[in-house]
Amino acid sequence: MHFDQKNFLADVERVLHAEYACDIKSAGKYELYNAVSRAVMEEVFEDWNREKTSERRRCGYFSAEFLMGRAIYSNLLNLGILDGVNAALSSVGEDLKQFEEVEDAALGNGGLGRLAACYLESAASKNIALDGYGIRYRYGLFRQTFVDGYQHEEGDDWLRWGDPWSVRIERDAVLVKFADQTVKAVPYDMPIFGYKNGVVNTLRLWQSEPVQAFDFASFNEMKGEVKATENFNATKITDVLYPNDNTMVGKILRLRQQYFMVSASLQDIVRKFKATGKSLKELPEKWCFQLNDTHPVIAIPELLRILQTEGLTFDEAFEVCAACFNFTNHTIMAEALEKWDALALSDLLPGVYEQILNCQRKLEADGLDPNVFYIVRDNVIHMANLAIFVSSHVNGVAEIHTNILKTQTFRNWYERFPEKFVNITNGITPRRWLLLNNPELARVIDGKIGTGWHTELSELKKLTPYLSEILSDFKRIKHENKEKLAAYIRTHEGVEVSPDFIFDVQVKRLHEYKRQMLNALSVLYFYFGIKDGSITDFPPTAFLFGAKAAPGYYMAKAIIKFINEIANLVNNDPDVHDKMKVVFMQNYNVSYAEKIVCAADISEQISMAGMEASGTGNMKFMLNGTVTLGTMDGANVEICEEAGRENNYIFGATVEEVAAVKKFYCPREQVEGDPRLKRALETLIDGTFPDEAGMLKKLYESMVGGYEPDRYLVLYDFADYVRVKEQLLRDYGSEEYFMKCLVNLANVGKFSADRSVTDYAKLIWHLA
Ligand code: 26Q
Repeated sequence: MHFDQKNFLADVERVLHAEYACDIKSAGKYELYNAVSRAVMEEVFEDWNREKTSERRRCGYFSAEFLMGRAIYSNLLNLGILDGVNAALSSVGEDLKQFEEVEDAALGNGGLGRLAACYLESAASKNIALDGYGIRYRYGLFRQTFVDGYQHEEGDDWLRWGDPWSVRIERDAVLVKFADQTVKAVPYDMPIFGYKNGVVNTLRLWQSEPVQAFDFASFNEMKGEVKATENFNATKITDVLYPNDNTMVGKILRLRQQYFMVSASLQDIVRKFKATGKSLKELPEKWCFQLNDTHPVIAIPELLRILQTEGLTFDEAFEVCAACFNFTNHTIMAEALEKWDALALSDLLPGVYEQILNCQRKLEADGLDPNVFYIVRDNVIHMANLAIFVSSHVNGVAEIHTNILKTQTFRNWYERFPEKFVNITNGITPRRWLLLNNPELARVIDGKIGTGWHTELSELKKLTPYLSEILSDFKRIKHENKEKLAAYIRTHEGVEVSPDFIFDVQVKRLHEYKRQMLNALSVLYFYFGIKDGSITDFPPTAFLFGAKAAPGYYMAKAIIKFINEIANLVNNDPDVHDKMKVVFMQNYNVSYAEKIVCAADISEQISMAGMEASGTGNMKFMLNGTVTLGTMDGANVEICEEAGRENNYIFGATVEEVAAVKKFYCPREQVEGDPRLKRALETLIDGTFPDEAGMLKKLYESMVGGYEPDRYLVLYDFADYVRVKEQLLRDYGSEEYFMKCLVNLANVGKFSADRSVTDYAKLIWHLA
């Protein structure tokens, strides 16, 4: 994008005059943020419009979540005007940094939502015609604070700073009909800028609104039949993001959200396709759709329904759907595989339910054994099965995960339809996760191998001969990043952390399978070891946690309380103050992650093998030159393949061992056999910590009592974890340690989302 400082400032002034009746001198942060953003938006119309009106084949990425993070810096970077805008603002005494107060767009929970955001950015950067379709939640993922160590949730008012990066497209509004209400769906389009290539794709987010009197004229199909009372709850549908991650809640409002978003998207796409004059049977030549887990799978019966109202037979419509839809699975957790009560769904969406039954009938007519293959059974609708039956491709998100899908989760389906199943290992965008968050390191790399790696990450391999040459720069930059993070933690958490400590980091959603407990118990083990003198020469380490627990997930909240109590104990004990610090950072989000991943010395990826489909945080740390302390799970396996197992710190039971151990596993024996573990675990019940609510006691019971104690083998893997962790802490700071970091950096190429979306485009979307 062409950039002229003077013109730009004039543009900003003009927006300020028109929108806020002020000038740069008198503008506040809010006004300046909006004016700067809008001044940029004025410039991109042509590029955006070219893509919007182009006739080329496109893929619609249907997702209930897009965890976009902060837009302004990433947009300016991709447009190639980050330094220019920075200089322009400096010339009038303003600072781009002030916009760090702008709220993240947290319209997602965790990995699945952030993956969608990375893929949109990478697709634009690779000139792949991918558009996102989702929901414009009024409130995104809750804001987290800790009070007395307990998690508190507050509404996330992400629009407080305005939404200058979106455009409301009233002319594309459609009606979405439920059995009990009809609502208006209005799209807000966000431009997705490719990296310095002039490509602008679109993220279209739908907002629900009541049908207003003046809408009656424009929606001719209504014929005045919409009653005012039906509109009462219209805005409720897109009010708030459900804060569950890897767990299903069977709330009808969530079904309403899902249907709302896919019905609006498909109506919009079908309407525009019809305007070209082609037969809807040809829809698959122009469009395909990627279903981001089961959440948007109701798109399948909805498109079947729409196509039949347009005159296609069921068989014709099915053929179109089979050619259009593809399905990604992100989790093998049984409790996350969506199922809906057939009665509830047929009450809300009778026309859609009819199509689901038609699919079940077709499945039987095709000769599939209904005891093995079913979409509806015992009045339950299995959304994943519906997706697999209709889609032409089903993919897992890492090699090990796809193999588990094939041999366990969807084994029968794989044996009957092997050609449908493919693996596409996840990736992350190197623009946000290195260029933007770690510019100093990026500059050092540029100096050695040029800038090709910005869009072809495997070029980082070219660094291999220079690793020792950049080692001292790497160390210096890592230390500076740690200083910055320590300053941020001082301000936001009120804890003093020395940048000379080792930064051992675990940031991700709070879930039992991710085993924050394992980390917590090891911290207590080190603490007691230092106290009783059994551990000497412990290298000073800061144990940093960041995680949100779903508000209804009791055990996850108990783990947060436990870690906060550990932090309280450790940080207030003068005996260990020069050895250990524990911090649970509040409100971990995309912007916090940007500061963390460039400052970490250890990346904790310690899920029980077989549970973490892929993980993408692991890739972000690797990209910033951090060794992984992890299990053979998800993409950790491929990280070891790429960078060498000897350059990471791997421990714990493998998938095969997990299966074998679970047959005879007795957690109590583990505890009794290891006094160090016992000492750490019993702090949950021996009065070390206050526990008025009995939360820690329940946590203790989940480990050694009840129906399936220690479901995720925390106690089983403890000894091996501590052994490898101690080795890592000993290695830290040596030449070999830093070389391991750099070998990881040089071999991270595979984990670029550019590679992932290119694979999707070739293998599934037939776009590139
Ligand atoms: C389902 C029904 C009702 C309410 C909520 C949900 C729900 C919401 C979110 C179910 C699952 C999720 C999120 C899953 C998720 O984030 N999975 C992660 O996906 C990443 C990207 O592929 C992987 O890297 C992670 O390993 C995986 O855990």
